[in-house]
Amino acid sequence: MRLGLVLGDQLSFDLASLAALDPTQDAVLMAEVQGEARYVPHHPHKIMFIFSAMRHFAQALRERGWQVHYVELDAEGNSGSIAGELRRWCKVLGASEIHLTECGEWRLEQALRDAGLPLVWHRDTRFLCSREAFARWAQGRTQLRMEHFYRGMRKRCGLLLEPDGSPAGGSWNFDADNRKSLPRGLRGPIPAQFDQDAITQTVVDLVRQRFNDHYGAMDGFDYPVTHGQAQQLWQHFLDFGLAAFGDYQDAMAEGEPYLFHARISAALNVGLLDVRQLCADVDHAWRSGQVPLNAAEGFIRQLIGWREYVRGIYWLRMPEYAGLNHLGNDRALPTFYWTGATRMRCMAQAIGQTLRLGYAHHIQRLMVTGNFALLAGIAPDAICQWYLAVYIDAFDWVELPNTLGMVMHADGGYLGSKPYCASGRYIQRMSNHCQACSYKVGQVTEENACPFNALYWHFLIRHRAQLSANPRLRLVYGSLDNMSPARRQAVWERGQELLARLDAGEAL
Ligand code: FAD
Ligand code: DLZ
Ligand code: SF4
Repeated sequence: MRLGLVLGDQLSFDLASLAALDPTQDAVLMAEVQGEARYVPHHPHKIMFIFSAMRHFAQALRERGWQVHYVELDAEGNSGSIAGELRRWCKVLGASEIHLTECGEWRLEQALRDAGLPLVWHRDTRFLCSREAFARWAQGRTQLRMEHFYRGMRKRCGLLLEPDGSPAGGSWNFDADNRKSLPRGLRGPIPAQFDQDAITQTVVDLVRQRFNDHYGAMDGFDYPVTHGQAQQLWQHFLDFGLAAFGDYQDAMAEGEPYLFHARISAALNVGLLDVRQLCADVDHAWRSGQVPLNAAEGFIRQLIGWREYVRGIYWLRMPEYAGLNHLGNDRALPTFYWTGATRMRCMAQAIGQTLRLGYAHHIQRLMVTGNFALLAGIAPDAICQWYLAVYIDAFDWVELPNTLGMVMHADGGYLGSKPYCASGRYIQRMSNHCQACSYKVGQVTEENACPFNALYWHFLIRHRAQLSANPRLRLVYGSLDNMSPARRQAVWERGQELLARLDAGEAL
């Protein structure tokens, strides 16, 4: 007989390795193992989500006639690693071949390739662009740009196109229409909620007992764990979120963790949702007049553009990509990333909701916690570990390029053309946090001046050699050069003081 492996982020009925097997003769192995649960201190909700979704998926496979060997975390004989469990079960069952689908993470794929097991690999067809197709696209290009990749994907997938193949609305990208700040009083829809059944309750208790040393809330787990529930979450977004997604994609607001975002990333990344169906539904919502084009295009761009693009870069450049540090950063991650205890209101809100929910939306990750890490010169591997640990949707293939490349510019501009550095003014424009903050966003050098401001100029000054030739930064370097020498010196000194306080372990 043959054994099929299903990992915690491979919970799809049409998984390539399952399609290659015969349920009447072959068996499936799924295993909860310490190695996967502890390689970073995952948020408790992430472990609850993965384990509960795995247990539900095993049940669903059995109902479809599969013989599933499911190893619970505390099961006797659990070796603690995926390779160990494959070895053990191969022996027990006398399996001649192990069928498996490409892993999401290089770390695990390498460990399995090195394990000396009789592996038969299958391509992960849940993605629209295979590793090989991306490598072919990238070959010979001196610069990779998401926009070029995205246009090709739109054409290939036939999404949001006019009958003659031109882009709907005459433009490929409506990014400029995705940056409205939230009008006072406008709130996001009431979030969808999910009850905990007996399986989830058992898993929640297990995580409480076994992972109480991890950061993040133990209570309040509220996420879909089956395909049916994930579909409910998606329908909720189609009904109540998508129409406003385009306009307020970049907005942030006090006490509004989700706003008009879909909250589907974790369900999608583990296979509870299917990207082809999501895109078809959004295309249909636009064609039938339910949502405006800037919403449909903005959303589809994230799915077939950014999501596939970062995965392509990850597999093209790993493992050396993980070690890049173009700006030479080495500062330790401030402790307040793990506690949320900082006077910076925007940071406290983003980190607070992250610890509570395992969720922050893209602009919070990019322009608040990410921007601060970039300006403060945090070591890339430290901030990458943080993002990988604290978000319920975090897997190395998507987290690493976003953090190391997009946020930290540690790949020297391979993934994106410029660092997304910004002063407090950006956060003020896109949120209402500054009104509730004890720092003054309009000040730069004073005692209570917003830390983002001086750190922004300090960042530009200290990295002038690496960044000033970038055409997209010409204007900001022009502003820096127009400052009087005395002003520049004062800004530099305030930046030095803030960094020294971080080095001394102060929270800011
Ligand atoms: P929405 O805003 O509703 O977007 C819809 C979907 O588009 C998302 O569910 C996601 O699948 C996709 N998407 C949007 N932006 C990106 C992007 N930049 N890269 C890849 N997919 C994208 N996303 C993850 O899934 N896992 C991660 O570990 C992760 N780490 C990130 C780290 C940093 C520093 C940054 C800046 C972004 C990261 N993202 C990650 C991308 C993005 O922030 C999340 O996908 C998004 O916030 C998830 O919330 P949502 O489902 O409500 O997304
Ligand atoms: C994230 C995660 C966790 C917490 N636990 C498990 C597990 O016990 N068993 C499993 O098969 N997968 C788990 N996962 C998901 C894996 O880490 C994920 O499949 C790989 O990192 C992707 O290559
Ligand atoms: Fe954040 Fe600065 Fe605004 Fe405070 S003033 S919320 S620190 S941007």
